[in-house]
Parts: sequence; C-alpha cells; structure tokens
Amino acid sequence: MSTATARPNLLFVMSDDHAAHAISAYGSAVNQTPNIDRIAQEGARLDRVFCTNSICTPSRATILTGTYSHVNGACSIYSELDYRVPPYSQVLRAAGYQTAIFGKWHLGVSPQARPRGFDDWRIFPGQGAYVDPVMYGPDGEGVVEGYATDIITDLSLEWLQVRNRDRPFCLMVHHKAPHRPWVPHERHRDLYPAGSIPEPLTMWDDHSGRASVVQAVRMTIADDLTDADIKETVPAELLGAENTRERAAWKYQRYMRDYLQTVQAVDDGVGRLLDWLDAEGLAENTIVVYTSDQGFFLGDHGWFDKRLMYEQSLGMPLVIRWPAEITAGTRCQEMITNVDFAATFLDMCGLDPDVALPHQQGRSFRVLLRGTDVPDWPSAVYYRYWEHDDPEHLAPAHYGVRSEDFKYIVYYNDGLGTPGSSERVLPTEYELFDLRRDPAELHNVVDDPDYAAVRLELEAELGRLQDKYADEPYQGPQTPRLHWST
Ligand code: SGN
Ligand code: CA
Repeated sequence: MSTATARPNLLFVMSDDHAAHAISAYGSAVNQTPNIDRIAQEGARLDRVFCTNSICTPSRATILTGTYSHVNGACSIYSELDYRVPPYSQVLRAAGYQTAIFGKWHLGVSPQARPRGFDDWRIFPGQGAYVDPVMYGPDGEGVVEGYATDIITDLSLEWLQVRNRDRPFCLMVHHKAPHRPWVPHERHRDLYPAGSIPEPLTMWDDHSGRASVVQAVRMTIADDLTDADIKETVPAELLGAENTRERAAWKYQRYMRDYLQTVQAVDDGVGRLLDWLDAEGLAENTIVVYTSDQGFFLGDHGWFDKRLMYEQSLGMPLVIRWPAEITAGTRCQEMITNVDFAATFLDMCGLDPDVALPHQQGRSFRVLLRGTDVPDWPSAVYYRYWEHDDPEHLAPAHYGVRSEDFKYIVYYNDGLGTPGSSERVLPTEYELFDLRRDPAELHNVVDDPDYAAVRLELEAELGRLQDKYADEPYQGPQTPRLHWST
C-alpha cells in the first residue's frame, strides 16, 4: 500500500426506508439479502442503531453533520440544511479526499441547496423517480434512462473508474429504493409472490392503551395504502369496515412483495460494488457501510411508513466492513445514533471530529468496533420528531428517551395540521414501554403505579438529554423551534 492510499477509502451506501427486519443478516423472516449480509459477515453488524428523527431529510442532515435537527435546521422534509454546520464530506474533501454523491439527496431543490463538499455529484430532484429519472449535476439536468437503483450503482462505478487513484475517496451511494411507491425491476418480478410473505407479530395490534394521537395516525395498511401503492384495485368484497382485517391481509401481501423486490435491486447494487473492490484490490482498506435513512413499519402495528418512535421506525440497519481494522463477524450491542456517524467516519479517516467538525454532537464508535469495552458509553438516546404538519400521515410531534430497558415518549400535541396553530390541539399524552417484558411495545404502562419511579427517572433523563444537546422542551406554540432560528 502506498503512503498516498494509507488513509482508508469510505464507500457509504444508504437506501431509503429500508428496515433492518428486511435484511437477512438481521434475521429477516421475509427476504434474503446476500450481498448486504456479506458486509456483516466480513465486518460488523450493529444491532442498536437509532435514528434521532425518523424521516428522510432530517436523518440525512444529521448523518452529514453529526448534529440533531434543531441544530442543523433540517427538522422536516420541508426544511433545508443550515450550511453553517458543514457536512463531513466537506471536511474530508478539505483534508485531501475525493468526494462524490450519486442518487437521492433530498436536502432541498433550490439552487442554494446543491450538494456542498463534493467533487462530483448527480442527484434526483426531491424523491426522484424509479424509472427513467430526471437527475441533475454540476453540468445541468436531464433524463437518465433506466432503473434508478441500477443507474445509481452505474454512476458510482463510473466515477470510481475515473477518479484520481493517488488520493483516497469518500463516495456516497444514495438509493431511492425501497421508498414508496415501490416500483420493482422486471428481473425481480417473480420473487416473494403475494400470499407467501409471513405477517409480523404485531400486525393485528389494535393500538388500545396507546396515545390517542398514535391511534389516529394515517399509516394503516388497511385504509391508508392506496390502490396506486399496491397497483391493483381492492376487490369490492374486501371494502367496508367489516372487512378491515381481510383487506389489510390482502394489501400487506402486495405491499411487501413490491417493497422486497425493490430491496433486491439495492442488494444487487451492493454486490456489484463489493465485486469491484475485490477486482481492484481495494477491499482491505476501504470502509464499506450499508445503512438506511431510517427504519420502516413492515406491517408492524398494522402500519407502513415511519416517523414514530416505535422500534421498527426508530431502528436503522448498519453494517460496516473494514478488513484492515474490523474483525469479521463483529457484533455491536451498544446504543448508537445517526448523530454519531460523522464523528466515526472522520475518526476512521484520521481526523479528530471535535476539531474537524466543531459543532458536531456525536461520539465516534470506532473503538466499539474493535471490541473495546467503553464503560461510559451513553445508556440512553434522545429522539425528537418535528414534522407534525404532514397532512397525509398525521404523525404527531413528540420527543422521548430510549434506555436499555425502557422507552418514554411525550406527544406534546403542538397542533396537527399547521405548526404552532391551534388546529387539533390536544392535551399532552405520554407512553412508557418496558422493553424487557414488552419488546413489541403493545402495553403502555405510563399510568401503572408500579412504574411510577421508572417514569420519574426517565423524565429526568429526558431533561438531561435535552440539556446535553441544547434542545428546548416544548412550552406551548410560542416555544422557539430551532437552536439557530433567526
Ligand atoms: C412522500 C410519501 C410518504 C413519505 C414521505 C417522506 N408519499 O411524501 O409516504 O412518508 O414521502 O418519505 S408518496 O405517495 O409521495 O410517496 S421520506 O423517506 O422522504 O422521508
Ligand atoms: Ca426515507
């Protein structure tokens, strides 16, 4: 290895809405992902990685900058990143890395929102399209013919071929799949046929005992997935409230078939990248990461989509291979968040994150991947979902804390519909789950006297975490929203 390439390359592959329970390395009951599994087998699988605001733009902003939404400004998919907080790619570029991003950016489409800190880029406007997508780059925009997932891998491989081989690279491969509307490639059309897919444990959760705003979210398989989503008209005999269960079961099979087929193209793309690294002799000192911007409900609790602080939405898959440092088959059980990613990548690339990215709020977990025990590793994670103005899903604003054993959530009900408005203002509601006894989060014990002491401790922990990350607890519609709001 020459000195010039001694610093590792970083190949960061991120999909959109790919839940860990649709990856076989995480024990998926519904599909097989052999190439993503390879990263886990030859490197590390991290089992408790959490998103700090389970929605696209915010998670991407957090990953790039190592900061919470209230610091980087990207609180919802309608907000743009505050570039006073630089992305870690910009830092790596300044340190001599070649940087590029291809695929979904979703941090605004205005000219000012062009990706910064990249030598090359080609991205979709907004969500992008699955087939013949429009893409734009430094030299303008145009339709790129083909299937989006394959195009992103093609563009990535083309860039890798022409890059300057004397410098390390940081390449972000950002898939659109498996985001709604779940359009698979023809080559995967025979996989996971409708009728063959197991239903999740909590598919028939009736949400009793949960906050009223949770009961009211419009994310149900039965009623909120449209005919367009499942590309078929629901048969007349399945319509009506009396057929809700049969309708949900029927829609679930079609939803999951398409979702899993779109995942398969992502897995193919990962395989092509790994093969290329092997062929080029670059596998040893290239950090390969596979993750998703957040988790997703795959029929869990009867839902699709994300946003809520429940495990399937909160959790993110994260597998990392770096043979030069990480022992094959490593497993990590510590609690990590997407706020920690930037610090870790900078650390792995030889930079001190607190110096290189002074605003960042994360902690490098590199040391955990070497199997080192870190006694003061955080034992609780702070979460805040801000996008309560989404008219489609009606997910309420909330914040909370997840510890090893418990989860405490405060739905502060700052008016659904328009932020700060009095529309649908409801009393604050609370949920508490005992994850040891109730990992499926079916029993809200917040009013159970046996949990009074636990609740007090978690309330205190929530306050401590809000202080630590300089967030403001909700105090009514006039509460300042952003750390840096002007
Ligand atoms: C679109 C989808 C939603 C999805 C959001 C956010 N509707 O609005 O279902 O929750 O994106 O997704 S769609 O009918 O237009 O597909 S995110 O991944 O960008 O956060
Ligand atoms: Ca997403």
